[in-house]
Amino acid sequence: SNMADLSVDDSKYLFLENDFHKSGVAQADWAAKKMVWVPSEREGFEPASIKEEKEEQVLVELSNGQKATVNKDDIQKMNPPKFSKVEDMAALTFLNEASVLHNLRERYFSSLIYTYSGLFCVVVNPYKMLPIYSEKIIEMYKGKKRHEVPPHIYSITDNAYRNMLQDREDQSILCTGESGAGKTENTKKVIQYLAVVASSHKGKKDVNPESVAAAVAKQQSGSLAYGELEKQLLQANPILEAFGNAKTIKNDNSSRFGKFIKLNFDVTGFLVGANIDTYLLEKSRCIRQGNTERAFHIFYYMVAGAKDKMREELLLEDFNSYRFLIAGHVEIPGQQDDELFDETLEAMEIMGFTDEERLGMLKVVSTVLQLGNIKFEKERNSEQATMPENTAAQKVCHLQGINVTDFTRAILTPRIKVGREVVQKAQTKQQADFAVEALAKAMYERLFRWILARVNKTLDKSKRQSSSFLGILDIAGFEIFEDNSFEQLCINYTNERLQQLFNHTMFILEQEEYKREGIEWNFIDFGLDLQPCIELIERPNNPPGILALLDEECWFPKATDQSFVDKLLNTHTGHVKFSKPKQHKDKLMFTVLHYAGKVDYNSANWLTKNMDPLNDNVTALLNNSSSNFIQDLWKDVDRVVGLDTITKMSESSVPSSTKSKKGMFRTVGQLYKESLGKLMTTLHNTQPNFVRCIIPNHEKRAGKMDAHLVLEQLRCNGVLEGIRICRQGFPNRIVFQEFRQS
Ligand code: AOV
Ligand code: MG
Repeated sequence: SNMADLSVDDSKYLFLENDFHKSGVAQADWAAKKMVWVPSEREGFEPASIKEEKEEQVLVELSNGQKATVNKDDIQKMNPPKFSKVEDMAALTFLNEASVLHNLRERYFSSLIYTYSGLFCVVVNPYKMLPIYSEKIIEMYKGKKRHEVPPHIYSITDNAYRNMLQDREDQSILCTGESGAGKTENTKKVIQYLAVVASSHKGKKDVNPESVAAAVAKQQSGSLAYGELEKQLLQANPILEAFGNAKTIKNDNSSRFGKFIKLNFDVTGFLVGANIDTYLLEKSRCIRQGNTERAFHIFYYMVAGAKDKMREELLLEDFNSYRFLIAGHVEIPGQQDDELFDETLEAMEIMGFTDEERLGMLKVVSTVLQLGNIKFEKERNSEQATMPENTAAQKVCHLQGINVTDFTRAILTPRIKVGREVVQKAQTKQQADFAVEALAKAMYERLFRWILARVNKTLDKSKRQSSSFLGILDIAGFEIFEDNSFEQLCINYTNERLQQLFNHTMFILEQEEYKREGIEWNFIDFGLDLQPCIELIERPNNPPGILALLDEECWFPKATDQSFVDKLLNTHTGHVKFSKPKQHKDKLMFTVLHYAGKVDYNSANWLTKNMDPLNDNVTALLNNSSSNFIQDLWKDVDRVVGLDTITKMSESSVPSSTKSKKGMFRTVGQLYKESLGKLMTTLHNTQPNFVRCIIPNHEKRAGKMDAHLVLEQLRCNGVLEGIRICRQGFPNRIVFQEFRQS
């Protein structure tokens, strides 16, 4: 069989060893000693043997021989040893926190990172390469039912794929978990698997399954058998990661945007096209990064890797001369930025980007860096800003194909509408700095959107008929930083919505199923109702939530970040998910109690971040650039909030004149809420498959599991409740179908 092909070495990363003899002894021991779990400071829970039971107190003996008295309520039952490292935790006799943690931990230390929990899959980040993603293993999972093979992301993917074909129902695979838990890595494995299994390399609809196997065999023998579309699909990710991922304190390759990859298949199951949607790039990272963090990877790849002629064309300098790269060349252990530059260029080539397009993109990246080097000073006798030295500005204009005199004027003395007249208004140093930073961020964001559109153009082969899709969601995970801003609120809000979808799918749908089947069911209050927190953030009125109040302030004359927080406090003090942090003297702070933890938000600059104003004098120049690429990037400048806003924004208040724009202008918060809403509607119309990613420690270390950290995630994720539901009385839908078929 296929499994026999697997070397003994590799199989131990997937299969359990059978040592019946040992477990037989353990079984007797377990019964005789009355083994239980008791709370432990270090391990979360530790095994103990019951010596004596008195009403509420129990005397136990720990494994080191010490005796202890424990509250009866704090004791959790231990499963018989035959369940050791069980593949599906829904099978456990005693389902409690201690047992789930113990099972995940034992499997983790045996390098078995995937475990089922009833309907969904749990994966613990191993922080090391395991030989479980080879093409041999892909082959092993093809067409196998879930319980025929060891737990794996490939099995989840294969089952979703088969369900899609069988039931003609769109599917989604949703990777969730906090930052660094492994969402992006697992997303990549899903795509890798489907690129092999659904390869349309022959480009024919009538390809029989035999040829897919042949394709796999060919790959194993070393020759490339992927179809062009599959090859391109596999290259989309490195490109998006180069431009949208960055090192944070949580994760060396943290996704700073969300993405939903839709793979379209024809009725026979062959891939016919793909489409990627992205959500809210954290563009502020271009100009500012936290301590030991990085800007987006591409900045480092390019500065480290561009050589000779290209280096000259891009007017590149050394790491230390860029002010926007605050800590210079922050390196990532085990990563060669210069090599990754070549790989990124190659990925773009496979994707069909022309040389001109690639150079155009990199010129924008170089410009963003160069914008940070433009320095303004205050004129001696007035508040007016000056630019004593224009080397950086000249470079910017050269790269962007615009005139440096026009550019300088647009920044220092732009033309602004005042009432019906247009006047030339000198800017302060603060305003000029602000305008340049906003420009750098906007430029990068537009570049990112352009790349996405370009990638989609290549992947969308709509000439061929698609019948259903499999969507893969990979968002930025729940995060708490030292300083949490508007971006963190949006990220954490997204995670709330996704967690709600999980609860909804697992609990409510299953419960409805039981009802339909006429099974008695006591509805459990999971204590995980996320609606209050979601409403606190997104409610439009009565009372308006955080985003609505922020919008309101943006249109309010004389509003400031402070007046926004004051309104927030006035409106929501007393809300169960809202509070004012006690320890902070800073008046701009407010706290939201998310499902995964309490986050203190700092609302400095939120009005600006929500309005996102841009100097429209400069955008008009870019719109007329001598470079076609730049023109293309700026062809729709209608969404730009003009300079009258910027002028006031940099003084931290908004003039009433922007009110008139209300009709046409949408805030960042509004747009985000809307795109998230659309995503949720799409997901609701699919059959979701959840992969709950767990981070084992916060040190990015292999072979270390922080018990309390894992327990915390299991509690927040609703993993325990999920298993409880799935194992109640009646088999779930999927299992039932298999039952019928067999
Ligand atoms: P995330 O996507 O969940 O965080 P990643 O998928 O980027 O997290 O994983 C973080 C790091 O953990 C990766 O760069 C790998 O080094 C390691 N890792 C994760 N899963 C595996 C695996 N299956 N095998 C080997 N290494 C792994 V964030 O995007 O920050 O929310 O925003
Ligand atoms: Mg990620």
